[in-house]
Amino acid sequence: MSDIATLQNQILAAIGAADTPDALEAVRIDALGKQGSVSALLKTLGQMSPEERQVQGPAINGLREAVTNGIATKKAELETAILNQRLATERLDMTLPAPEAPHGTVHPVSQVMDELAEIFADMGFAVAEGPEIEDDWHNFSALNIPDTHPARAMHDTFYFPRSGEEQRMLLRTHTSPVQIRTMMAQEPPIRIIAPGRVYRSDSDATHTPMFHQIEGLVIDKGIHLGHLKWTLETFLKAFFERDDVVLRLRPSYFPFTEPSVEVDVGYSVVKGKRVIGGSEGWMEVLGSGMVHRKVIEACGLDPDIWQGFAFGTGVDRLAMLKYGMDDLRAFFDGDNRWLRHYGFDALDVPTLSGGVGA
Ligand code: 2NL
Repeated sequence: MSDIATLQNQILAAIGAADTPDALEAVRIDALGKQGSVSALLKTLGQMSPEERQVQGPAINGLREAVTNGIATKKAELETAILNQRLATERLDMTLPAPEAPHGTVHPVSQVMDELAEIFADMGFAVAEGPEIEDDWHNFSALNIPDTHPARAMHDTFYFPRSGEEQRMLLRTHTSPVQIRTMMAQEPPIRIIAPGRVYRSDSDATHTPMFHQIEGLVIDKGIHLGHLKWTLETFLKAFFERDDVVLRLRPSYFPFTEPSVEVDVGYSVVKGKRVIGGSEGWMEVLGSGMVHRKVIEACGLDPDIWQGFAFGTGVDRLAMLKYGMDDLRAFFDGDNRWLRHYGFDALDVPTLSGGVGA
């Protein structure tokens, strides 16, 4: 038998005997590594005469191929055996409880907005929405707010840079422009609420530059202050979930309502804390009034035919009053510990409204 055939038998026998990937790798290095036996034979080809090389070349290359194939086949066998061994011995218990993944919740302000929409839906109000970037006319002029009114000043309102002769654009300072747009787009009777984000250039413990407002609007024939009072009383009783909510209406002034009324709600002091209900003290919760005839006219309606009332209040403030929170800024910090402290879990809402009719 030739030397090459003998070497091949030896190496194939070593491959057959290797019973771990490490042992097989050692055989591979012995044969095909830099100092390996097969590599040494390949190097001898360089010193051979062309005639000799013609005989030895194919023989040595055949050896290398046989060894390479033998190793590959054995490697696959060993890997399969290892995998089968693991499959036979390892177990995964699919019934073990998984570690709980952190999950988010619906923000308290969003929950209160949903709750408000639900309460007003029971009274026949639809939800209206509009742009947060508004023009001067919808935000101020249509609401009978004069050019000289302090709310229009740069230091109160976020204005965009003027572009050409176009109207000045701004971030809406209230959701009233949504109601203006609704009055212009649809025929009365109208019963809507307009909840959403509003912006004012103001920031301290009780003011954030963005906050949430809800306004309401009713336009119909023969609407009077009595309708306004009943609506607000029914709403506040449902929202605070108490029948002993007492309202106090005080004369006030807004450019867009006439007459204008500010609405206080009575509170009692229980264990040193203010609780809505009773009349030991008063807290202002809403601004409202009968829609000014100039506003009705600006929207293309005849104020001698159509009347209505409107109201507005801060959603963040309502949420604070209902849930006994004391710092407005915490709403916008996104601190999970605070959210958990107030028990606002998306799947475990503490006091979602049961509705007005109950
Ligand atoms: C407040 C007072 C108020 C309105 C908002 C309104 C809207 C239209 C016409 C007339 Cl389209 N009025 N909205 C009316 C009275 C008061 O908000 O203290 N807001 C924070």
